[in-house]
Amino acid sequence: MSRKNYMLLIEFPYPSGDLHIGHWYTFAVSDILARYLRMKGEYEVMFPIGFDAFGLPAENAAIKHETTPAAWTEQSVERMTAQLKSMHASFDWDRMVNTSHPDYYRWTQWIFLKLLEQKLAYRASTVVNWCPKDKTVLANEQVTDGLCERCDTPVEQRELEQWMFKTTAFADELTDDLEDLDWTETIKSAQRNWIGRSTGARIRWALRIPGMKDDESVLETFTTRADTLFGATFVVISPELGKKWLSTGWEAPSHVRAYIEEALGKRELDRLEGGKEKTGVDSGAAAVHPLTGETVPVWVADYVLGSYGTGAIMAVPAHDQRDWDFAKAHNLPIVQVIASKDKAPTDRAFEDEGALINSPGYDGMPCDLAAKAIAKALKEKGMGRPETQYKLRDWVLSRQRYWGCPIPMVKCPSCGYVPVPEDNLPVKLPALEDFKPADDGRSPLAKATDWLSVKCPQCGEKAERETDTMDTFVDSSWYFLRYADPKNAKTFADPKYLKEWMPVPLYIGGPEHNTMHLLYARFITKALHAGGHLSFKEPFTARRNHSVILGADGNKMSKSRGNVVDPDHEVATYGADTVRMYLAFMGPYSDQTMPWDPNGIVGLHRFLKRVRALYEKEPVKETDADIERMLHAATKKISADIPELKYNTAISELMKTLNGIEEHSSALTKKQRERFLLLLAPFAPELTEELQKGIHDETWPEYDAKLLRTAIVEVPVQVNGVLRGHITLAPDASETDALFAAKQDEGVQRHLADKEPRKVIYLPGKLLNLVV
Ligand code: ANZ
Ligand code: ZN
Repeated sequence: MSRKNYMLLIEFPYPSGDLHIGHWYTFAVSDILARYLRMKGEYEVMFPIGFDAFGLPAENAAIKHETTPAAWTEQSVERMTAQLKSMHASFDWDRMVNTSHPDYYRWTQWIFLKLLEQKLAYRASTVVNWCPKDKTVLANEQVTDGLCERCDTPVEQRELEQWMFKTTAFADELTDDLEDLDWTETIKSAQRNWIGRSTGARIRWALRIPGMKDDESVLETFTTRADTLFGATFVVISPELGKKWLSTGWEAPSHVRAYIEEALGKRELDRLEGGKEKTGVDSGAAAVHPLTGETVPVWVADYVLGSYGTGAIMAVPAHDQRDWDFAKAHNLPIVQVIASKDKAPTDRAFEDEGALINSPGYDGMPCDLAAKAIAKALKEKGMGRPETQYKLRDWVLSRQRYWGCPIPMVKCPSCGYVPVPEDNLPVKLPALEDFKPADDGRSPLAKATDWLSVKCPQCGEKAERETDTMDTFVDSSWYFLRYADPKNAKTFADPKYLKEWMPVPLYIGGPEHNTMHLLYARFITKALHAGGHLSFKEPFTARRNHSVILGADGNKMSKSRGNVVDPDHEVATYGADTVRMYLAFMGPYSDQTMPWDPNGIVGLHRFLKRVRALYEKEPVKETDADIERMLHAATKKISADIPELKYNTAISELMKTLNGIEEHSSALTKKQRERFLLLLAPFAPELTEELQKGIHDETWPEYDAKLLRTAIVEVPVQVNGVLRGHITLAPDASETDALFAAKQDEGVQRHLADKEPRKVIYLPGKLLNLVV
């Protein structure tokens, strides 16, 4: 029977030029699982590695070191490869992918063309974050406090034509399909919040604008609480919507215009920040309540966003805190329409659910039913309908940068944008001496004049290539597929190999990728599936985030704090086995932050020295039953811990076992030595290979459950005749063993207070009494 395949996927590194301790943590510690699974023999294991090699930092580094991004990247890859090899991690080097190589990005371009065919790639004008210094578009996540993440320059808002991927086409699937994945709840909810699906209603309001005819215009609001409609005492439009009204002939008072202009100059984050004063102005217009026919004032305020819902809201101050704050600040009426159990709320909005009041025709109805009933009534009047809104926006993938994957499009004066025919892929990135962006903000590739001019694939006339490159998140959204068949020149990966290796059973990476990278990879998978190129819809069956190693001072490692641990130095001092084993021993592998402890690594180094000493002794002939039991117990524990990524407790077990062996004068038979070494092999590959050639091709040991069953007898331990603890051991265990076990017990330890007992009374299987 053929073995099932298992790709142990670890986020591939960006070739920054030097491995840091985080790389070690991700790769070397994950190698424990890879080696264990191989020894177990149930799977054909793949442990691939590659480089996410395009990106802005390479350009900056190249400028700094007076070289090209390509040369700098190759050099970094070479250096990091050597460092990675020093880890003794069992990578499948022959599957290495590098996203900046034409044989890889040819397929990135092919994927772009497929998405274009599927109408999932398109061009549109959007407002983007623009860094005037780096001269590039930034994702929202690359903007921190309004500054460019890389150079701290204030970011501007610009309207630009960009290539986009239609991630919103899968908004529902991306939300619903999370259900069946074995991902931690934190990651799932990060994905859900990012997509931000909310179900509610769109409600229409007739407008009364001074100087305009009454039936001229309507306004629409999006709400998740249609049940509160009778509590809507005013309507608020966003400055963006106000601007739109102005451009279509609204003659607003000058102070209203001034407010709109001022608000549009602010950053979204400042506008949303809680706690700060809520600014706004009365627009002078009024809206007609769709059910009561009464009019309410229409305000313009910047706490309403232009980019969400309809860009306008019905304000229900009694039941929405933002509206409450606004109503209080501007003296607007507050009408309670949901009954609270206590008296009417006086100091803040009542945001809980309840039964309706002050809502003619709906009083007494519970919220959820009322929301449905009101939405239905609105629909019948033609004044509303149920609607679902998403926070997710389409993916802007154009970058005005050099070091990225060229977008395979041609712009023809007569045909418009025409895709490069598949046979002409890859569109190679031209070598450029001067790859800095042009001053007009046009991409550096516009300077590659020979490369730029091309015949239109459609009409054959003179045309130009697209000069934007792709967001590097596109490169990394499909690399795991390539691992299945990394050298294929005919397709991105042969379906036969995809079937063998996909979807990925376990993907390990950092918490910083809870949203974007994971969402993009899921999107590309769903898009390729929809196009008939993949047979599955989700790329990663299980996902775990590795823990994060902090500096010895408990802070995030950073050069400026001077708390960075250099793995090369540690490896040179203690050896690779010690470094990886210490990292694994520091704590649970998932979802923790753990400070580096320089003394801890010394302890591990000593442990490995003791293992070596054990092997310098001659093996014995006679099997010691206690040792045998300990070794089987350890086998059981370690076999259970590794698949759960509990490397720390597995290592404790190894330490405990070694202590036990030493208590028995290290008298191991040849077989017992081998078992101990096999258990240690995934953790300390170098030492174990040295002590036993070919150990990593050996089979993981089984344990004998029968041996363990007899091992569990609980014996009470007394100190000076008073019960102080319990020990578990074999019913026929020796006095030495019982004493050893008793000394590990906390209660006993406390009462022995480091003293040796004067007298030991031991009834095997029944009682241990220590007299001090
Ligand atoms: C009336 C109402 C009453 C609301 C109430 C809430 C509570 P989520 O869940 O995030 O989708 N809203 C709608 N569009 C907005 C925009 N462009 N800018 C700012 N706020 C906006 O939130 C939906 C709720 O956020 C909507 O429901 C609306 O306020 C507000 F007791 O309408 B609600
Ligand atoms: Zn043409």
